Amino acid sequence: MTNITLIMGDITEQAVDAVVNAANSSLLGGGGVDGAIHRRGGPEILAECRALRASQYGRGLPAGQAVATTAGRLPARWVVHTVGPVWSGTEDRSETLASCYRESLRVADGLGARTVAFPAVSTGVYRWPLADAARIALSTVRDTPTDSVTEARFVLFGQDAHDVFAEALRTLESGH
Ligand code: AR6
Repeated sequence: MTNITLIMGDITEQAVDAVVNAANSSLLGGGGVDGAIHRRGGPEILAECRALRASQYGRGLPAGQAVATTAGRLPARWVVHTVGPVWSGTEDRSETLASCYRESLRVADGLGARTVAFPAVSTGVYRWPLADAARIALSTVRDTPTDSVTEARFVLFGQDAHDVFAEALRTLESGH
């Protein structure tokens, strides 16, 4: 079973087995979490991403899927890249967002990771409303069985995001 923890901070500073990246389908970098991970992790991560694009992900990594690379110079062993859905007001893409968490846990489990740090996928550049994203993220992680993963640490960027996740976790745990 996975213990869910919430902290406020920078995901690139987490000493965990696996850090989840809120990537885009190109796997070749961007802003937000993705930019920070490549900046601090160094060029080894991008080199492995390029190799993935040259092999099994020639068309890029589809939204909702996950794939691992080295963590380079980050204080972690692996980066698990996942691609969140862009928020849509007309189409319900919740299942794709839930899939990001399920697939990231599956990949982390396959590596034997025990601790995994997650950002709030899709809540930045991809504009997903934070409270709804928190509900989906927390309920999906809670309901996904794992083998090796014992801690899923949500790393929230700022007090507001932390408060929203804390409230969503309370609601989830109270069963409402
Ligand atoms: N540590 C933890 N959380 C962070 C950090 C950090 N260092 N930096 C930002 N956040 P985003 P997305 C928060 O935009 O919405 C990139 O260009 C941020 O406040 O990183 O899935 C990719 O290449 C927000 O709450 O990811 C894609 O093109 C959350 O992390 C696109 O953005 C996610 O914001 C993906 O957009």
